[in-house]
Amino acid sequence: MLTAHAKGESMNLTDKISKLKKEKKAIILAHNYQRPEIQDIADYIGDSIELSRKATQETQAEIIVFAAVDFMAESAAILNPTKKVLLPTLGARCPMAQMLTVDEIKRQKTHYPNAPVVLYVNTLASAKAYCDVCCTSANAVEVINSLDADTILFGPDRNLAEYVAEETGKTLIPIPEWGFCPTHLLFQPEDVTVLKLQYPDAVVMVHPECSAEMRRVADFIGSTSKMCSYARESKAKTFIVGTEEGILHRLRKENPEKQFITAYKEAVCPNMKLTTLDRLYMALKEEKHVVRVPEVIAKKARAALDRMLAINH
Ligand code: CIZ
Ligand code: SF4
Repeated sequence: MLTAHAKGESMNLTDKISKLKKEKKAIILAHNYQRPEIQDIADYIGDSIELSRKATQETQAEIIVFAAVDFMAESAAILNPTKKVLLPTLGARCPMAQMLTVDEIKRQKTHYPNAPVVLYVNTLASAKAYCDVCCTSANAVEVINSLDADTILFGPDRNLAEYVAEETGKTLIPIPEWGFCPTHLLFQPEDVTVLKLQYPDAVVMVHPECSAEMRRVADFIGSTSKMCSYARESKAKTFIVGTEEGILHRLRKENPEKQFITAYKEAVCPNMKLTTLDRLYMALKEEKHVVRVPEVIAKKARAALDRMLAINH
């Protein structure tokens, strides 16, 4: 519960951020997993691909504040080389993106010289520079189906690789063999079974970064953007949600008449939550931390991102 004082202060900060934003011609993009107060102040909320597209469409903006984690802000910087992209908290790094090194990609390429390399956007720019095309959880199936190959090197998320292999019938070799999202691994099917006793009519939505056991108890498997459209269009009234809890704020705001329950209360991505209003204010005020990707890497990574954007409209 906020005290009146703290509430007053945070309102103040919100006003200050809005004022600075206008002065500096800045826009704030916030990922679906951000804190509610960050989502509320953002110009756009979305998943990584929606936000990357927004970043390229917003031609008037001079500064893009990317309230998310490192690889998402990096992608925005790669796609918008003339704009200043800010990551409000330097420590907001996705552990999954750190799991795939360039050496591992090169090593696997020697074993599968004819297999294209498809990388989830949750990778560092240096890794993207070594892939043929990127994908997100929202378009992974389309990207894999667009390729004229049956064996594909895919990383870093092993669960997403397994899910996409099931959906496409193709062979996906996970690189590394063990890549995972620590937050999505927290979900367990037993919790869903217990919740279903309490909410027997609830629809279970699960993110493909979750385990195969979670996929088996799902009525719907999809990215956060897909979950938002599914919940909007569904006639169901109650939803059990198997992804990072930040999405619940958006789901509830967009569907006030429906009920959303997290499949596990502690499923929080600590890196996404590093961005607070104070830090966002300081980032905008001092124009930090500027995300820079060396052009030799950016050029190759941009080609892989552009290929993805051309497949998924
Ligand atoms: O692509 C994204 O934004 C991520 C990491 C999750 C999701 O499903 O939106
Ligand atoms: Fe990375 Fe998982 Fe956090 Fe997404 S939820 S940023 S994949 S650690």
